[in-house]
Amino acid sequence: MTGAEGVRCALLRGGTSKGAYFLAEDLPTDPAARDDLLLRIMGSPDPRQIDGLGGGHPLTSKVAVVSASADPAADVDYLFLQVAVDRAEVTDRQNCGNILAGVGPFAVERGLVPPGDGETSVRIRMRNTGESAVATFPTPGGRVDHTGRAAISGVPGTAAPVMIEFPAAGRPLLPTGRVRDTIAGTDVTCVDNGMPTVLIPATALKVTGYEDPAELEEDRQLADRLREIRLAAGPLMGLGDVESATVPKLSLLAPPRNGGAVTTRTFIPVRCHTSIGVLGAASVAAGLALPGSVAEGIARPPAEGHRMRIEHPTGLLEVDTDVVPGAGDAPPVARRTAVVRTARKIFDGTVFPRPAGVLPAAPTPAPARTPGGNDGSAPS
Ligand code: NQM
Repeated sequence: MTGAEGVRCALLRGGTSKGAYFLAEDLPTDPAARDDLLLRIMGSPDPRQIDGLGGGHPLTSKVAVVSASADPAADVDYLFLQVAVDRAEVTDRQNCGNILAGVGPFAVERGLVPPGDGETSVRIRMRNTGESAVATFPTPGGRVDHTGRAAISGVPGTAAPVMIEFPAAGRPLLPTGRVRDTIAGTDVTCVDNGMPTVLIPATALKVTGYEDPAELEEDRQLADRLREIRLAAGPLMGLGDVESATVPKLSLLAPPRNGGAVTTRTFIPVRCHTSIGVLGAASVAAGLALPGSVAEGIARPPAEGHRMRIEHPTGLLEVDTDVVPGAGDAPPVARRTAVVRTARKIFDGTVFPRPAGVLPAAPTPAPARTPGGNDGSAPS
């Protein structure tokens, strides 16, 4: 598939991210050929992705590959691919809960799942982690409704709500086996409630945790400290060498200021998120629920119930996560996690990739504020 004839594709906003959604059957089956095609579709490598669909930021350089599932417990399979912005790299090493919000509506519109009358629930197997999720969204009269009255922080206006539920994951909530570790001289909590995340008190890295993402991205000392912590945390969290990986994420914690449980600034892992990822927020919320975590003395989790409102640079993300301590020596478990997102179809049609073998001759210069990599992964 050269792409000269174009590829069937839909562009959806999923939560606070935006991605290109494909049926697996519309892409090459060979991963190397698929990734080469996706780089040409998204316009990478180029800091502005000017010749493709990408928006020049990791949050708008995302891909969902969807197919009918062979697993009887799922309706569809969802493979998430992060397309680097200014490097010719595509990775499946992380999942994405924001892009997940568009998978159910896309699956119904492509005929993979029959719509219910009123609302539809789609059981999704997330191929990146092997975990599952159920997405429920309105389908009045048997059609996906992309309009609606649900608002989420970080997205102007309203759209149809997508309720996403995650059952207990098979992976350990505490990947290092401890609720607290000292990594590169800093006390942290490594937690994975869907996204491997390192929780760090903001003041331990000499920032307040209330700065703008742009201001934090300009801080070279902070970038060096975060990199040091991330590279050491990777092997401890069972992720191996994370030099060029997009995980673990790093969430700086500060006391809440707007009625939530905690304030966050999350690095994904080089750029600072303008809000927070869904599974990233689920991992922060689980960390807040764990006695002895570094969030103690910083966060104010609710006295009752499981709903945590995670503050981020553009508002709040509410996560309902039911964390229970393990009996005896058993580790703690998040029995169930739920979030509400919105998704909206932006276009559905044919995308025409840059021809094969033609790389941008002279990439446009990186935006001035970018410290190192502009691609959500490690700086080059
Ligand atoms: O954590 C960005 C996003 C994400 C991931 C990232 C996400 C999640 O906001 O579930 O959604 O952390 O790279 O799209």
